[in-house]
Amino acid sequence: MFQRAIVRPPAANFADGLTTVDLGAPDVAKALDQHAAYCAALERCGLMVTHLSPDPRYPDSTFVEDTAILTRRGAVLTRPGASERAGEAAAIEPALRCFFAALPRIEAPGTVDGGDICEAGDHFFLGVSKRTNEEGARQLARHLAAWGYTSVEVDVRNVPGILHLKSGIAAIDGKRLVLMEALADHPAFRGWERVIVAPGETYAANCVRVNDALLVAAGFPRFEADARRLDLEPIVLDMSEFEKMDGGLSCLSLRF
Ligand code: CIR
Repeated sequence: MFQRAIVRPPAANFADGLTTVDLGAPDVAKALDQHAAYCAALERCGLMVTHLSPDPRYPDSTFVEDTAILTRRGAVLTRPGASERAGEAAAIEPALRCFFAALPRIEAPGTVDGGDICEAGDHFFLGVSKRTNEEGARQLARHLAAWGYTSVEVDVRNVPGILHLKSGIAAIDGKRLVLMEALADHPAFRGWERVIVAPGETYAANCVRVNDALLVAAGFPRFEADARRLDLEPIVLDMSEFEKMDGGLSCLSLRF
């Protein structure tokens, strides 16, 4: 069960952030409305939400998930893989220190973006991507192992259309995964119960289990129908402005 979340609304210069998709510039006013609806959804799931101030030094800083890995047994400050976002870990550190006394960090030359790290029960999938390198994944694996978690690397550098591992997978719990088609047969996921996202609905794979609910992105009817069969309350959220900046539902909060 999660009890808290940390969020940061997009700043006025949100459109200056990084993106690989060609969906046009985000409308910041609309993004703020979508962010407010997202926060309301987290509260509806019972979470106490800490709202940080927008930080225009980092146009991508609304994607707080990338700055830390939070588990029930400990937390790690990441070292984001994009140089433009490197300062975001230090920017979020004071907020994390309110909740986590010990906060080890990923050290150079390691890089980790939280979007590559998928917790599934006591097991973690560690995406190796353009943002998270093998050294970063290895450092994180050592922290996780010290806390009794197992982990496996999943190399997504050659999987087209995804920035991070969690752009293409989500864990429902310690047994069930949501997977984009391109990752469905990856050996790391053998033995897991799998919900495969339909072709054309890959963006929907970035859903988020929050207690008894599943946050799902609006506009993906086939996945929404599958989500309704998972014994969880689906909460459908419009994510159009964040999708334009390569962001999904998981990226917008740190949950613990
Ligand atoms: C970036 O390129 O870093 C941001 N525009 C999007 C980050 C999305 N974060 C995530 O998936 N965890």
